[in-house]
Formats: sequence, C-alpha cells, structure tokens
Amino acid sequence: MTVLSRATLSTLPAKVETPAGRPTLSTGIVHFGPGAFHRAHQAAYIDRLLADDPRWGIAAVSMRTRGTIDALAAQDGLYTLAIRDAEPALRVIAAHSTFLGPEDAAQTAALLADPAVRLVTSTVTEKGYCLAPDGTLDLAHPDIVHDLAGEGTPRSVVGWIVQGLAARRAAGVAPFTVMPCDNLADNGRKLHAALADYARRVDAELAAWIKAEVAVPCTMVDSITPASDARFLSDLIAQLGVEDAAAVQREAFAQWVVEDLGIDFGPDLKAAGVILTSDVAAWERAKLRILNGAHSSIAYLGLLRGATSVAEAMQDGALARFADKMVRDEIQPFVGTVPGLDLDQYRADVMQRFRNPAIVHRLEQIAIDGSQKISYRLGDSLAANRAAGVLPGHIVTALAGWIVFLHERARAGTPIADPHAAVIAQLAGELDAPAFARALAERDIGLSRAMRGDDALIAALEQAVRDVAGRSWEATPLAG
Ligand code: CS2
Repeated sequence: MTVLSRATLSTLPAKVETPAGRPTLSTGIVHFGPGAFHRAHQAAYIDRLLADDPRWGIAAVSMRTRGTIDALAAQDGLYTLAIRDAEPALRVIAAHSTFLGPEDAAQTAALLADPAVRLVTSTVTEKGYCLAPDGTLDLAHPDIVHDLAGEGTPRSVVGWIVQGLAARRAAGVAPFTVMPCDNLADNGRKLHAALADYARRVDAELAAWIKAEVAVPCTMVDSITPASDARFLSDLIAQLGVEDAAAVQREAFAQWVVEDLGIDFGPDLKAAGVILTSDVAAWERAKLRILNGAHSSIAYLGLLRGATSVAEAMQDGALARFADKMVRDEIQPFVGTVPGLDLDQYRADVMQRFRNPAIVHRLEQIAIDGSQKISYRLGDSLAANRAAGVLPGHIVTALAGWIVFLHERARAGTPIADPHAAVIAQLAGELDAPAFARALAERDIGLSRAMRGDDALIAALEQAVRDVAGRSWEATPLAG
C-alpha cells in the first residue's frame, strides 16, 4: 500500500486540505513528546503559520521510543488530522522539520543550543515532569537521579532543558522560552521552579540565570483527542487512498491559552490562534476542574457501571446528571471568575462535547495515570469545598470511583497503568477498599495527605467507597 508522503499528496481526494507548495521548513521550535495530542493540537496551530513563515518548523523529539518519529520521517513529516465532529474534515499537517529519537542525542543537543530555536515545548503527560505531590521537583525520581549524575543522555525533559539552557548560557546565546503544554495547574510556574532547582545542583549561577532570564509561561491546552487506534487508522485509508501511520483524530473544538508575559515568543502565536492572557490561571482552573474533573469522574464511575466510551457513559442518564450537578454545585462555585468565560455556558458546552457521537473516546484512556491527575482535577475542588465547610458528596463519590476502580483491578490482577501501580497493587492486595483509600491518602497518592486530619471527610469517603464497591448506587448522589 502506498503511504502518505510529499510524492503522494497530489493523489489525495479534493476534500482533504493539504499543505502542497509549502517552502522547506527550518527549525525554530523543539518539542518533547510528539504524541497524538501534540500532533492534533499544537502542531495544527503552528501549521497555520508555516505557509507564510517557514522559520518555525518543529523538531519532534521522542525521548523513549522511535515509533512515531520513524513513522513521521517515513512520510516526510506529513500526517492527517481527522476532525470528527458534526462537520468532519481532513487536513494534512506539515509542521515538523526534524525527527529525533533516543539515539539522536547529539542532534537534539545541537538544536537546543541553536539561536534559531526560540521555543521549547513539551507534552510529556503529567508524570513526565518528575514532580513530587507538592509540585516541586522530585529529587528521588530515578530519571532525575540519573540525569543529575551527568552520565549519558538525559532521560527527563527537565534534564534536557537545563542541559540546553546551560549550553546557550556558555555560548552567550539568549535562552529559549520554555512552554509546558500538559494538564497541570500552574504548569509554567512549576516547571520553572523545577528547572531552577535541578540547575542549582549543577551550577548555582546557572540556576540564578534560569530564574532571572528564562521565560516559562503557564498554558492551558484543550482538545479531546482519542488515541489513534487500529480501527481509526484503517478507516482512514478508505478515505485517503493511502496509508497514514501517524494520523490523529480529535474534536473540532481546540483551545490553547498562553500566559502573556509581554515577550516575543518567536513564532506569532496570536496569529496562529492562541489566546494570550495575563490570567491563564483562571482558564486553567476552569478547564482542569470542570472538563478534566468531569472526565475522570465519568471515566472511573462509567467503567464501574459498564460503559466503555465517554459518549456511551453520557447515555447513562444518572451518570450524566451526576456529572452536570457535580460541576454546577461543587466545582463552579470555587473556580472564580474567568474573564470572558461564562461558566454555565462552559459546563453546557463541555457536556455537549462529551456527547459527540463521532468520537469513540475510551474511558480506559482517561483512566490512565489517575494518581497524577486526580489532585488537579478533583482534589483542588475538594479542598476548596472543605475550606468553605462543605462536604461535597458528588466529588467524594467520584473519588470513591477511582479508589474502587484501582482496588478491583488490582485484586483481579488486571494491570494498572499508573506510575504508582506497584504500591497500589500491594496495598489493594493487603487492605479492604476503605482502608486502601486511607492508605492512598497517607502516602499522598492522588489523595492529599491533608485529608488525614479531616475525620468527617474520611468517614464520608469510606462510606462512598463501600457504596460504590457494593454498587449501592441508590445510596450515592448517582441515585437522583
Ligand atoms: C483526558 C484529557 O485523557 C484524559 O485524561 O481527560 O486528555 C482530555 O481529553 C483533554 O484534556 C481535553 O483537552
């Protein structure tokens, strides 16, 4: 079968938007983690700029595996973005200039030192930043320990970025801007502190320079992007007439909000459709707590109630009402105002997006890495409720969903995709579900240690865990 490439672009059906005739790109952005989300989101934004300004081609750096890099390189960097929504669309993206895998460390290092590179972005998932539960750099993380030892190629994005910044400083080159694009609250501030903390252990002056001279804006990224499964890729062949191993799918909606630090980012992000604002924290809070909070709740409770995708779970009337009510009554009141955003409308839009029948977003995908997600998505809302003296029954039930999901999986011997999987499996094997919940809180795994002194909350969580484990839905807010 022929594959998508520059040579086969002209064979695509007319309905496919293509980048035919683009000038050759040079590299102005280095991106760590060229997974589906990056290809469907950031690269699609930057792609819009490249027709007029080919300086901002993206070097895709994959730190662990070669699969995506090789697939992209074999297709001259081209891949299809399939918009699966009320108005479907197909567009070929050509935003990448260079493809670097784990063995290409010398080229990655050279690019990071290159003055033409102005922006270093990352989508390495929440756990990829090697942060401890309090949001500071986890110095005991094996990748950080390895990188600080200074032997061989860095394994962490923190190690890579500090190495690149050190090379620029040594050569008298201005630093690049660092832009994390993952779903962490205060992602820029946390990464900036982690970089400085890491650098301090290498060279105190470098750390001071990073603090003073390097810009690390916070960002909010949003677009529902289900993994590219075999079914999607094979269906796409029928539409394109060629094979595309790097294709991605997403909903039509996309948002990328970046903290406006009053600096020149290099590429004209505003022209690419990025929202620049001084109040990115408010956008992040709304998105992480409302969209991602509801997503994770629906994922765990939905799986326990027999659904497999988000759209299917939304057909479960009790669960859909639960999610809507949780957001309206227990999350929105603590989000604060977001300039330019009506939270009721936002909630309604999110629920509508979850119903998108054109997308099969597997609950299993969202259920991955819960220990890294739960605190931003539900824990912060829980803490805000408790500070106001409220015991939020829906949030507590959603947390119980996560706990019971883990407990049942571990006991059934089903592998759990989570960096804490080993300790989760051990605790679940030893403890009943309510005691397992307490043990997670004691170890700061997803649940905050701060819960420990909160007897009313612990009691409510234990009861919710019993109810969910027993599928006594009528005893939970899912009854109504
Ligand atoms: C999802 C997100 O997989 C998950 O955990 O909740 O990836 C979600 O689809 C995106 O944040 C939407 O922007």
